Amino acid sequence: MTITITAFERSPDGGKGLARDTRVRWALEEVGQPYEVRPVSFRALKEPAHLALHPFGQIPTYEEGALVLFETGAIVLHIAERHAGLLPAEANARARAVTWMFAALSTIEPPILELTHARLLERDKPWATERLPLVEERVRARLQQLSTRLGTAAWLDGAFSAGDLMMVSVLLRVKPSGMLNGFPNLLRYVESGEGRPAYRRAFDAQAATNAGKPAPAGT
Ligand code: GTB
Repeated sequence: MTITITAFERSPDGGKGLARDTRVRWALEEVGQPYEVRPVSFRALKEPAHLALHPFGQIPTYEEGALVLFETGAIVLHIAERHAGLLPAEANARARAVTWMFAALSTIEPPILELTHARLLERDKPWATERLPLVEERVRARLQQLSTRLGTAAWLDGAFSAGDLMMVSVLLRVKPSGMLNGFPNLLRYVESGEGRPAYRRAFDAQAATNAGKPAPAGT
């Protein structure tokens, strides 16, 4: 059955892979599932046709036959549950991998998003210079905890899993700020994720969408 996802027609990052369709593409590439992409303009995101797929008018969405999903956590979990390669077979290890997905989305990503908002959207506010260090400190504290847990391990819990895919995706958003440089093991972890062939294919495909080109040959 054909899988179709939506992505920004023109991503504000110019195709640097920071929009959330990249993590869905990455999951599909890891499990070897081909997919199609429907680019959506910012205007079309808020129109009825797209709102019928995504109640919040965002990308990405995921369509597979009659199934329509939104929220990258749900989409990546669906892909990982249906296809081998992203979740361990053993039940407890599988539950721990899912735990890391939730940790990425509900513990690590929120302060990183706050930081992005503070730097990009709130910098002209009169209170911005006072607030920014507080927000930065919240991110640093989470990075420190994650760094301590990761230690010298390659991945968060044994073999690479959907938990790592989600955590690396979330950390990539903070990488351009330089904050990861204070945590060499996290930097190494993120770079290992970026070095995976499936990530490279996903990155190249999202860049192609952004450039208005067909996806490069791959999965
Ligand atoms: N919780 C949802 C999920 O995980 O699926 C969040 C989805 C979401 O935030 N989608 C964003 C969107 O559609 C795109 S990814 N925004 C349009 C809108 O809300 O109107 C967020 C994003 C956007 C741009 C960059 N960038 O340019 O660097 C990075 C990330």
